[in-house]
Amino acid sequence: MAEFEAVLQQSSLHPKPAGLVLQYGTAGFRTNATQLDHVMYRMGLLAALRSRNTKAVIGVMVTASHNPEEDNGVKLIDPMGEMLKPEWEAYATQLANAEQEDLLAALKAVIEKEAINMSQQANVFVGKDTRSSSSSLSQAVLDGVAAHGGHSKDYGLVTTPQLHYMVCCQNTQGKYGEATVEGYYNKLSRAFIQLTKNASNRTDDQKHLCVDGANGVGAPKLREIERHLKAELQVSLFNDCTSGKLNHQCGADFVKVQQKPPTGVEVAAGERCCSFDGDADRIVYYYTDSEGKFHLLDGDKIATLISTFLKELLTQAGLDLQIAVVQTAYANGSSTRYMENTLKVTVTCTKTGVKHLHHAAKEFDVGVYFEANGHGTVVFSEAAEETIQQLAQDANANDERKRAALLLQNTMNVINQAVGDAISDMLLIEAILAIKGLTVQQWDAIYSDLPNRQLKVKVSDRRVIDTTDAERRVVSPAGLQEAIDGIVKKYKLGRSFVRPSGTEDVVRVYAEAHTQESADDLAHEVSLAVHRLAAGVGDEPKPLH
Ligand code: NG1
Ligand code: ZN
Repeated sequence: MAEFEAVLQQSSLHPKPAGLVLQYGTAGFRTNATQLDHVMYRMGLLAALRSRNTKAVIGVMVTASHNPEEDNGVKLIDPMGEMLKPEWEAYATQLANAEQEDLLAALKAVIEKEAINMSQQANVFVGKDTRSSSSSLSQAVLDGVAAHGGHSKDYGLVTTPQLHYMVCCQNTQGKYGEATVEGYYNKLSRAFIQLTKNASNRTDDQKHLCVDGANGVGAPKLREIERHLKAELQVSLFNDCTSGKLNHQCGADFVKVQQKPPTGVEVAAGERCCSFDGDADRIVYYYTDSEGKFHLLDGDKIATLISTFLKELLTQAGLDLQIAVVQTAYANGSSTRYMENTLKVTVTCTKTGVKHLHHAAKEFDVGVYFEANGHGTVVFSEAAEETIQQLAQDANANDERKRAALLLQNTMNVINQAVGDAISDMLLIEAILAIKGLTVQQWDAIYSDLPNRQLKVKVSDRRVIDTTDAERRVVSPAGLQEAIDGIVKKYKLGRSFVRPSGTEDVVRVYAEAHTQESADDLAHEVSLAVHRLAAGVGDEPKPLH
């Protein structure tokens, strides 16, 4: 039992603060960076076990995404580049919370339950974002892997989706691509350049895009891929990680939630801009019009653009493949109506968290999924991929069908199917706008968002809120749903729901209605109901107006 000796010995270098309890939430563990050293070490141990259990490479990404610089977090990546399986999330929570003296027992319980063969090799890929705490925390992960006799490969600074990509490439023996950062740049940029060849007479203006890097890891990575894009995309990069603070007044989450442009981005009216989040797995677009009005093109608008494009190509290719869009309750009501009634694609709704969306999207030949906050991608079934590849190579197919199949093929190659990816999504969106000859204003005009508002309410224990119907209705505490129903009724086109956050200690409130003022009032009234019926902490929420 030599490996357990090493585990114990090393664990005293990564001690757990007694009594600290953390949960593997919507996207792994996430809290103040000073509380995470032992969690990282233990996730290194767990990743080694998961690798033995799956006989595949597992990924561990150190990041707290869109959260403040002071925070950090960790998420595990399963063999096909997807999120960790739910049963293993429970093991992660058990390991992270075991007191120092109970660690071995907790570890052995997992080994026994999963009948893990400890002589099996363990291989773990590790990556980190640009937070100042990320270096020592990713070292703690590496220590954990080593203490358990596993091998690790440290990719250093990478975006979250890049690490997902590496894991997927490695475990598919290169079928998905080469498991290097260069391999990732080559695959995506080649596909992008092929796609833009289908766009005629693009002006320099059309090739130009302003990007807010959120002062995170996406910024240096965008600079790296830019060199491969042969000037087909000319980027002005702001918040590029050289001076400003990570996610502070910038980044995709700030822009989406505040519904205003990030600081540090100086652009002319009408210019096409986008923002990444801190680990570059989310993207939103926007512009400010000549009257100074801000226009946000969020995950819903992105899903609309992508599904319109794919549906047209499938029709042109004469392929009978089912395309669907997966959303969450946060999707703007206008987007759902447009997709169902005008675009006529299947739309389904899942709980928040990309693992749920990803899973639902895989039920279709072509599944487009996006959270309103800009996290999403497209997945193609194996059968759909094969059908498209075959047609692209079919010497007897007519020109129109063949052109469409080749476009679909390059579209698949520019997409990171493993997970939502700001760089990949950006390249896909830019290619679609180029091919369809659309300006950002024309894209925005496809449908009009209903005004909406998101608020947070502090309660003493957010777990008292239990939801159903993909989080659209509350089942407890008693009376809350009735209260919300009563309030919503008063607002034209009103819709509102509440759910406990999986990443922050708050209850989130979402509201939409026919004017911004009524969306704000609706959100406020519902916040008050939450505060009153779910043991709110501190003063009652104040009206927004
Ligand atoms: P929570 O805190 O559970 O609402 C947030 C986002 C999710 C997802 C995760 C992970 C909203 C409303 N929620 O989850 O969509 O992106 O963070 O980053 O944006
Ligand atoms: Zn993120």
